[in-house]
Amino acid sequence: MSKAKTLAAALSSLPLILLVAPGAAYAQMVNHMPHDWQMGFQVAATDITHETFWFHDDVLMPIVIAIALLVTVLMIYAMIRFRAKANPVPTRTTHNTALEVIWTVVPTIIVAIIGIISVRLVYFQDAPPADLAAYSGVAPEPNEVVLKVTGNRWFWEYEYPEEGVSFASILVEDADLKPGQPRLLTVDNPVVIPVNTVIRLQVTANPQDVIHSWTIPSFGVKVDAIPGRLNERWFRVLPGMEGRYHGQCSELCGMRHAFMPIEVDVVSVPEYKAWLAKQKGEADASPSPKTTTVALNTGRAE
Ligand SMILES: [Cu+2]
Repeated sequence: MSKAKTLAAALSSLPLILLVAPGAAYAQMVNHMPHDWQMGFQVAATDITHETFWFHDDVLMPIVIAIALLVTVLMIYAMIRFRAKANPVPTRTTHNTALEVIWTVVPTIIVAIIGIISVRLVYFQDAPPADLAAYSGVAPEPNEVVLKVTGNRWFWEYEYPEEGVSFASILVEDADLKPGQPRLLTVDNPVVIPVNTVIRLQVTANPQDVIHSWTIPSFGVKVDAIPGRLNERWFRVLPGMEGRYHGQCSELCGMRHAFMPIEVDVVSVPEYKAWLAKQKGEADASPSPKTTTVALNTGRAE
């Protein structure tokens, strides 16, 4: 084997090694991102995205395409069949009961179908159903995780209220990016959550702040962070969908709106527990983590 071939073989096995490497180095995990020339949505990682993408792809799109085709064909037919030259004496017909019933009833049925599925989805996004296992065939882990997200100008703060862990998550500036880290989507401290676990999301904003919106497209979660309000959502990342996910603040919130990305690392339950233990250790070592946050806050607000 030539040197070049050996090198190529070594390189081609590299991604595999990185995937299998036990999750100590998070920078090496699968990066779930849109790729160049991609059509459609980002990868579906949760029960919610599976349901919503099915609604869009298999219900809404066929209905929209069928209606567009029907209208186009009808228009072309009318333009040819009833043009002045072919039809010199126009009919004086003004009513056709059967036709009018059809064009009232059929759209009503279509809207009702769309409406029922939409409302069902809104409730599904609101709280996890008791029979969650029935949706994907996989029962979630018994222990849920509460994650509180606070929007600040212009960074996110995360808190695990049941664990006493909290930290700020701040954009990595262009000059500090490491190879492979996407620009404007990379933060210093990504949120870490366990896979196949119901995450109870509580989203709010700093009381002296403005409205932000916490969004991860692959999770089907977009929820406003409003000062003085606690908006609740949930999601469960399906087994096999571990990796890093990206999102951005989705409510125009001011000067650095574009510079407060969201990064979520989905890891196995043992890896999550290990990460949590490490965070708790660090919190004990530095007695006032809140001071850091406040200092960062004033620094960013100028
Ligand atoms: Cu914002």
